[in-house]
This record gives sequence, C-alpha cells and structure tokens, in this order.
Amino acid sequence: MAAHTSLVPAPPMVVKNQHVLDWVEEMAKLTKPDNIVWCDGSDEENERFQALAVKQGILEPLNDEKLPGCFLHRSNPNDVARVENLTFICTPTKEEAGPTNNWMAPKDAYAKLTALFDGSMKGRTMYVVPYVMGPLGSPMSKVGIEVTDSVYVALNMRIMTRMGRGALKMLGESNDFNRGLHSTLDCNPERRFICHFPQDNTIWSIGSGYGGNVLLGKKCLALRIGSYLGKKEGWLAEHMLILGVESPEGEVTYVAAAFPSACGKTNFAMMIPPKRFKGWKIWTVGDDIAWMRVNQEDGRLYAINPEFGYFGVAPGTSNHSNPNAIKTVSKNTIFTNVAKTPDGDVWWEGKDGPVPPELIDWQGRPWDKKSAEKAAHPNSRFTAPATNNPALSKFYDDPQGVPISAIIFGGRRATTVPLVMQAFNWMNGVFFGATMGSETTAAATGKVGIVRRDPMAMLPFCGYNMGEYFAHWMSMQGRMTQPPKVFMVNWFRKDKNGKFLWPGFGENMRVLKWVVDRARLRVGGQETLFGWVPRAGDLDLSELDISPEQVDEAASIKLEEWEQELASFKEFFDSIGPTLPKALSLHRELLLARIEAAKVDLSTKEYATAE
Ligand code: GTP
Ligand code: SPV
Ligand code: MN
Repeated sequence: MAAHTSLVPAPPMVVKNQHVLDWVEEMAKLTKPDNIVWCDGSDEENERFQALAVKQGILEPLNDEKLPGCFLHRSNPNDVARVENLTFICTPTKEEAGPTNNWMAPKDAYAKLTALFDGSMKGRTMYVVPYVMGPLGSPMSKVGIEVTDSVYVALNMRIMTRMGRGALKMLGESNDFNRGLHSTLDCNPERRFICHFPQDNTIWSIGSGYGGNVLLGKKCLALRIGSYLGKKEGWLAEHMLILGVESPEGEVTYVAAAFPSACGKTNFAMMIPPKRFKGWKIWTVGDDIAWMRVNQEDGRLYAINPEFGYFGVAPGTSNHSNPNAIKTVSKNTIFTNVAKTPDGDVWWEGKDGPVPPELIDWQGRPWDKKSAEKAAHPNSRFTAPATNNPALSKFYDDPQGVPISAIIFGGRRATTVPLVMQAFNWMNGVFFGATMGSETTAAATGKVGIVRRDPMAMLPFCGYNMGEYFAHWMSMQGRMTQPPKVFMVNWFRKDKNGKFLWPGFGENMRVLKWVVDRARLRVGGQETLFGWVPRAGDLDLSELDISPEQVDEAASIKLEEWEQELASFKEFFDSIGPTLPKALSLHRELLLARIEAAKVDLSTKEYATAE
C-alpha cells in the first residue's frame, strides 16, 4: 500500500493523557508506520477518510441519490467472517480461559504477535481511534483506544462507537482504557490471530480486516474482555439485543434476548408488529450487545447497549422482513461484501423486488441470474448509525440503561425446541441459557448448519472459563430482588419438508406479547416438565395465516426428542469439567428422572405438550 501522507493533514487534536501518549508511541515503535493520525470523530475527518478510502480503492461510492453518504467495501475473499479457530484468550493459566476457548500463554502470544507486528505498518498510516463503549459519561461505560492501519476500521468504529474527542475527554488523565492494536498485515490466514489479554485489558488483532475480528470495541472488548470484567466487578456482558415493547396504553416493558450470530437479534430488536397488534410499538435499545448491572435501589437488572451503530446481516433484509433496517441503511452506511447494481445501488439475496438481471457480485465480478453462486456473501453486512433507526428508543443513550423485565434465550433449531417456554425460576432460566443449542451460521468461518451447544449465545465470546461464567450467572440471583423472568424461544423449527413452521419476523410479536404478559404476572400458563408454555388460546393467533395444527407443531414438546436433548447436554457438561456448577448437572438429572416418572405415572405424552 502506498503512503498517503499528503492527504492527511496534521490533526489539531491535543492529547494530554501521558499513559495514552506513551502507549501509542510504544505501538508505533513496534509497527513503524509512516505517520500517525489521531482521530477526533468530526464530520470533516469522516469525509476526509472517506475520500482517502475511495482514492485507495478501499471504498466505492454508491448512487448518491438512492443511497446518500453510502459506500461499498469488498473484503479479501479469504476474510469474510469471524475466525473462531484463530481467536485466543491469553490468561496466565489455561484453566482461566476454560475448555471452550483457544488458549495461549500471554508471554507466548505477545512474543508470537510482536514478531508479526514488527514493521507491519511500514508505508502505512497508523490511525489512533479513541472510543467509548456505552453512553458518554455513564458509570457503566468503558473507554478503549484502537490503533489500526485500516482506514476502513477507523470509519466503521466511528459508526459503531462514540469515537473521537469525547472519548479522550471521558478518559481524562486515567490509565484505565482498553489497549487495542490492529494491523491488517498481508491479510493472510496463516498470519491471522485475534488475541485477548483480559488481565492487561489488551487486545491484539492481526491479519484480518473483517468485522468482529477488527472492530475491537465490539466482540473483543464489549464481550470477551467485558465478560471477564463483568465477572470481576459483578455485572453481565451479554450477546443480547435490548428492546422496549410499548402497549397501546403506553406501558413500556424492556426485554433482552440472546440469539447466536445470524439468528435474528437485529430483526427482533427492530420488529414492526403485525396489523392485529394495532397500537403496539417496538423500540430498539440495542441489536447485539447488552451490559447489565443490578441497581441497588430497586434490585432490578438495568441494561445499556454499549454500541452506537449496527453491524447487521444484509441477506434476508427487506421491507417485508425488517422495514426499519431498510430505512436504517438508506444513508451514511458502509456495506461490506454485498452485490452492486449497474446504477450503483446495493443488492443481496432476499432483498425486495425482482432479482436484477445483472449485478457485480461481492467479489467484484459480473453476475447474472443464471449464476450458481450467491451475488452477496451470506455474511455480507451493513454498518449503519443507530440514529438512522426510526424505532430507536429514546433511552438508547441513557447512562442508567433500561430495567429488564424478561430475558429470552433462542437458537436456530429445526427440531425439539418449542416456539416458547418460560423457566420456573432464575436457576431454571440459567439452565435454559447454559444448554442452548443452535445450528452454525455464516457469521463465523466453518461448516454451516451443524447443531452445537452455544450457551447464552456466548460460546465464541465468553472471555473466561465457561463453568465459572455459569456460576456467575447463578450468583446474580443473590444480587437481585426482582430478577427478570427467563424464556426460551425458537423461530426456526421446521416441518417434515424442511419448511419453517412459524412465520417469524413481525409475527414474533405474538410470542413477545405472551412473554410481556407473563413477566408482568397477568396471564396464566401450562406447566410442563421443562417450564411454562402458553395454554390453548393464550397466544393471540388471530389474523395469522397458518393453521392451528402448524402452530401446535411449532410449540410442541416431544419427550423422545427431549430425552436425546438431555443426553447431549451431558456431553457438553462433561466437556466443561470441574468448574461446571453442580446445580446444573443435578438439574439435568432431575429432568431425566422426571421424564421417567411422568412416563410411568401418566403413560401419555400429552402431559408435556401445550394443549
Ligand atoms: P449477528 O449480527 O450475526 O449477531 O446476527 P443477528 O442475531 O442480529 O441476526 P439477524 O437479525 O441479522 O438475522 C439473521 C438471519 O436470520 C437473517 O437472514 C434473517 O432473515 C433471519 N431471521 C431473523 N429473524 C427470523 C425469524 O423470525 N424467522 C426466520 N425464519 N428467519 C429469521
Ligand atoms: C456476530 O457474529 O455475532 C456479529 C458479527 O455480530 S461480528 O461483528 O463479525 O462478530
Ligand atoms: Mn452478533
């Protein structure tokens, strides 16, 4: 890459924090950039970076009438998703990272990556990106500084975080900031590592230019380092959307939901209720990450969204599935790995309208309707400011966060897991979360569609030992006098022909309404062996275009499937080893014993179904 010093005027920003200055100098000594640019977050700077990125071929401008302020980026085709196999938790001992994480000893990781970072920014500019995760000035927020040789990263961080002067102002003279070092290097998977050093509040990422690997505030700080800090400081950092459900009477109930990557968080957080739910409104607080703390005054759990924008899945986004997302990406958005129309519009599989006859695909190649390959990459994404979202909650920037009444766990499961079920209590809810399974998606490299255990949707994001993480979740009960009610959902159950049984998207409002009513203790439920489910008639199904039998099938609990499911929990629990809380393994055994007993006593499977 050519040096581009002339395009980057010396910034007027005066930085006084000596800890920051010393660390940036140290990183520059290691990586040897041609020059250093401190990012102030201004509009002027944003435009300058965009122009620079266009000049370097990193961004392509899009049709300015249809998509004002929008750009297209094509990543290296070998670099299109998070890389879980190259992501490491570097704690002093392997036990601290636990059996679900890749581990490297800190000194080995630093040594290995120091050799790679040495001179990695020669001929390049180092961007120093100060940012805050969470509302500026909130006691729940955290400051980070990411140094990167990617202008694409700097541009994305400006959308995804509170970036620039405000962050340095919030940091003041403090030394308490996350130290993030990133270099794209030569984008070779052989030299790609995403290393986290929780004890040092440090992240080193090299060899990738993509999303969760390099926007270090997101999965690396807000979840991996965040979960470690949460354990230490008594709060929760979770892979959860946050939404407010407003009733026609104006009552708002806040709900947090953990679904694994590409399993529906953004869609759920921006949902528009169907016509039947006139007067109901969903407000988005966040679409991917929640930081939650107990308020000492009312004993409730409060959540903030540490992010400032959405890094959302493009394919499947349409005016039918998610009209709010379509509006959100209509301006000032960076699209990554989508297809482009001849007139400079964007396209992806599942977008509205007929398939355009000709496109430029995500790799920049001509594409036509007869092409066997997808035009947009299945993990193509948009980076859009939260303030573009017509459904943005007025509390999205509230330093205290919003009180959470219900937590929902949900995976992508073709079988077994019912449409909705409520846990009997917090402990039972932790069991729901800890045993979650989901089919893998394109959000991470590797095979798609394999069911794996993805506890709390945090398997790729928990920065410490998973058994201790479960124990931390259980210990939260002792801090709360009004814990949220806990639920599990599954929008992805299929019939014998492989078709989704439940229509999903806006229709999920019907399930959410039941969740809210249960959380507010104003509707009954049917007891099953595993939790509460809606009684016949409890789910509002009017004006829904599918048969009651289909809904029953989506909502059914089949004991033979659950016996298998519980067996697979054992395998997972065994893999966690000695840190697994005993309450969880005993709960599993109790359920199995109860299935046996129910079979003998009632000799009917109907006992456990929704009817
Ligand atoms: P990450 O950004 O990777 O964390 O993903 P996410 O959890 O925000 O998922 P998102 O809302 O972007 O949805 C991912 C995919 O699931 C998209 O292709 C959606 O169209 C699809 N999807 C979302 N909600 C539903 C639903 O209710 N039913 C069905 N069948 N598909 C859905
Ligand atoms: C996810 O994979 O859960 C995402 C996208 O939200 S990434 O930022 O790449 O992690
Ligand atoms: Mn995510």
